[in-house]
Amino acid sequence: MTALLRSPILDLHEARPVHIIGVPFGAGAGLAGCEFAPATFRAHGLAGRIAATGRPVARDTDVTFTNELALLSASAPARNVGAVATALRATHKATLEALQAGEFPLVLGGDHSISMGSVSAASRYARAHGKRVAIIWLDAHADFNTPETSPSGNLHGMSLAQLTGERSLSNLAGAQVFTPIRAQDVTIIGLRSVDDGEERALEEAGIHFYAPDQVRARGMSAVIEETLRRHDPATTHLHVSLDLDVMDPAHVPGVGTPVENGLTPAEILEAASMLAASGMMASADLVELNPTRDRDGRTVDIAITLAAALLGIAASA
Ligand SMILES: [Mn+2]
Repeated sequence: MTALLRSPILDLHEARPVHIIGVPFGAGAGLAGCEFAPATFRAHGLAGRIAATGRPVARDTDVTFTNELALLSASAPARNVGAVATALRATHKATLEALQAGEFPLVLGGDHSISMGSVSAASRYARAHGKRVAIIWLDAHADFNTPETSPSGNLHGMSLAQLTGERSLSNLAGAQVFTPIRAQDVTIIGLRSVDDGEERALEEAGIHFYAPDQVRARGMSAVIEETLRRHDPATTHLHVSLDLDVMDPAHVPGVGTPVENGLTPAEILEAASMLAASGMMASADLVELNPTRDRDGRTVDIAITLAAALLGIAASA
């Protein structure tokens, strides 16, 4: 048995209060709808579900930003770049303030472009405290396009590239937002949709990734253990970014960019629970819920169970 499996379960009453940060923003995606996700999580009782377990919920608020329509642009290479920059700045600020207040930021997208704000805030906070951010990106997609390689121009497909060095958005977003993150500190799990330009860039950058077939062959627990072993618990601020499309659309229809052959909710639940038990996770995102695509609320229900698991709350709680 490894040290990871012997890690004590979080004492929920003693754990840092959760700050739920809703980001009602969908202009980084190709399809409208993610902007309704925070309200949907709220309507389905996310905060109450967490608080009922004894883990304190400090706040449940949405970030506010002016969705400046004048900055929306329909065409490639970077659609709606001004609006995305505005949203990610607001997300960055809210996430940083939560961390500085001793809270655990649980950032609810919104589409995956908003993670440029949350992850960069985690990185900035970690650096100020002598730590370094490691990212686990649970996603069907690499989100490693640039405006030059992206077939769609959708910025939710460029966020990881921006965070690890591409940074063509930095002038718009404010340079301090993009605190550098080392590509070798990033692991993508569930990856199965990679654009032509992304594949080479991923390998050149040295990002670790696991396709669903690799996860199934080895077991999720082995993949998570291997990933965590790459990081020193004493100096790592682990940020988990969970894109719901990491799962198969048969289970999770309420996403904007579904990809077949995904992982199961049980596999992602196992990953989330192990990551919570690692003691290294200090912030997380849950993104790409598109309520307009959901059927009978099944996606939001699974998403709420996963959010709880990321906070160390067992599925039966
Ligand atoms: Mn994504």
